[in-house]
Amino acid sequence: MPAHTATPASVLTGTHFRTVARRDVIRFGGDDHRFVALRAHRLIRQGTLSLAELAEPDPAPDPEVTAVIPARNEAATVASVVRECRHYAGRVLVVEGGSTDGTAEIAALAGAEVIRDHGLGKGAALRLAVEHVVTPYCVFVDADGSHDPIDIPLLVAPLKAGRADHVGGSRLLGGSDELHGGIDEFLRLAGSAFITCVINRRFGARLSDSQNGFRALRTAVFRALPLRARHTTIEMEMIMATLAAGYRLAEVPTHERPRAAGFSKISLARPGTWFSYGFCLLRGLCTRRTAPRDAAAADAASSPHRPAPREFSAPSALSVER
Ligand SMILES: Nc1nc2c(ncn2[C@@H]2O[C@H](COP(=O)(O)OP(=O)(O)O)[C@@H](O)[C@H]2O)c(=O)[nH]1
Ligand SMILES: [Mg+2]
Repeated sequence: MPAHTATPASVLTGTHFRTVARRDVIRFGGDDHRFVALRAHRLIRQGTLSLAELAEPDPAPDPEVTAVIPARNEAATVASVVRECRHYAGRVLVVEGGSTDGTAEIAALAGAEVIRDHGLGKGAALRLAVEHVVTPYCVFVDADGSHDPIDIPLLVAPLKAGRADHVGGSRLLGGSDELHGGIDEFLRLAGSAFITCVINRRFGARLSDSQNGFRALRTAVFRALPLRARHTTIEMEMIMATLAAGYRLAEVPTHERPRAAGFSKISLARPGTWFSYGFCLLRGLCTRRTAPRDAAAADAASSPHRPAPREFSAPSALSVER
């Protein structure tokens, strides 16, 4: 069940309540505090939420998780993204690429470790960043404010429970405030649906979103994947490489907020964008499926019909076995 929709009383803790309330505030606007207070009041009166649960602290940052944040000219949003990630991840690493607006300095002041990429693009930046990760799990979070770090524990849970090696956040299951409305959004959505459908067909998967940058992987698995993408095609390349190598892939619903400031680095008006997506897709589809490469993947492969982590999502949206 998507975490931001109707939450049954049995799982409504203080943290869940804050997630739900915050998303409602973002979605419907209005005065944050009054809105949240009114909602809390109603839930307490209904008996859905107790005062003790409301006062429950958020979970401590997970020392086994590094949030990897690619950022190019995101000075307006990077600090808040870093601060939010620090609630959930033990390490926060910003990989900054040729920014001219002080993104790197702002990220460092907000408490992130910062490295510079080689100016080749987001995909190259992520591959470089993971070389610096020392924790067993990494989560990729965009610096533009569109990913909600409150979903980090949800993304990491199937990895930590040993049920998946790679978990993608799905905007189709969790909702997006950015992906609808204009021609550009329509083309993105249609392109994404097409690519997802082709990948599903080729690898016998049942994914709903192949383009979301919000995803978590076992660090060793990321390193084992033969990734070459330099740009934002890295997400679909990661997915196809994961499936081709026989690792376990799962989806959880995550919510996408609108980009808080600045503009997307992807331009659909450039023919090169279409070419690089088409080329990456074809290359990934032609990848020969191989045996799993490391011990954990070998363990995954030992059970060809390994059950999907169903409690996190609609069963039809999960793709696990090859
Ligand atoms: N380090 C680095 N980050 C990048 C680069 N290009 C894009 N990004 C970041 O990657 C994330 C996703 O990019 P964005 O333009 O929002 O793509 P969209 O969400 O698909 O529209 C953002 O945080 C960008 O700042 C790059 O060349 N280097
Ligand atoms: Mg974005």
